[in-house]
Amino acid sequence: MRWGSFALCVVLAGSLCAAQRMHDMSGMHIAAAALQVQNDDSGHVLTVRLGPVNVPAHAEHMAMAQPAPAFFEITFDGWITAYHPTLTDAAGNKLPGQLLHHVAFYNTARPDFVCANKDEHIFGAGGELRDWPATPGFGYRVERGDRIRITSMFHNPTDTAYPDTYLQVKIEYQPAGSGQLHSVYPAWLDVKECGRSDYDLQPGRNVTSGTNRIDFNGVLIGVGGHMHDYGRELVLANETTHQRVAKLDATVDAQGHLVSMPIVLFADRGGYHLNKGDELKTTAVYDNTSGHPLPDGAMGIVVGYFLPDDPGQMTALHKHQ
Ligand SMILES: [Cu+2]
Repeated sequence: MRWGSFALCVVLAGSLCAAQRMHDMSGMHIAAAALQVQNDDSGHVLTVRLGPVNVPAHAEHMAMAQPAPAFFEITFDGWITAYHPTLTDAAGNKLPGQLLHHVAFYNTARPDFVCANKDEHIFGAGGELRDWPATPGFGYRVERGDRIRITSMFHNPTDTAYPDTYLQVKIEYQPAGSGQLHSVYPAWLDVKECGRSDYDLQPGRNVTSGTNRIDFNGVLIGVGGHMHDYGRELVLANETTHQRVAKLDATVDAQGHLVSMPIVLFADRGGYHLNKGDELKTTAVYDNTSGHPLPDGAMGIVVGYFLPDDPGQMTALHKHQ
């Protein structure tokens, strides 16, 4: 194993590694957190570890200092095949996933193929710490030097303070030259279309829809979903062909907290075919039983892997920085 380990301190207001706190434009507290990257060359696992993050007891996400965006560089040509997120303390002991509000990875070298105004969003998880297992034969193509941005937010609904919380994501990959994979691209089909994903929930039932156009011919290999607490279901429909693509029923506990979202695979039919120009409508249904409005409390996103008919069109989107 080669330890290509380095600690990248987030440059914040001109100061490196200062345990400082400040407000950014949106009023969010920002804290400096370090990112460590370790590449297991022979096992083909890149591990990124962000922290420590001080997570006080009973902390709403707006009330605690959040890690600033952090960056790392891809050190190989190949395909990312799987992501395994965990939360740990400094000693490596597992911590409850509910401390994580969300984490997102973006490839700054590529625009999102659905929303060109955004960087390609290649991985995300919330408090359920959903694993992104490998789909045999498929991967997300990366090039050496691609710069990945990590945004994350923590919170703490529990009675226990966790002063040294680390977010660790193990990224499995297959180097180029050791067999060819089909290159798939993440499709984020958001009820807020290409805008900010968060939206407000009113008490009771909330139904929100948005439409995204697909500009490439290809197939969806499968879809999962992202919702927050009080989520009930996500429905993806092809408005152009008047077909329902998938319905994803959320599993919630007795208090309405989100436990999991299902994954629907279209492998048995060779993928769900989409034509260039198809309009895909995503509808999110929430039942907010908290009794009060929840500002920015919701997201409704169907997340799929898209396999283009013509891989060259998608490769051409890569920005050679
Ligand atoms: Cu979210």
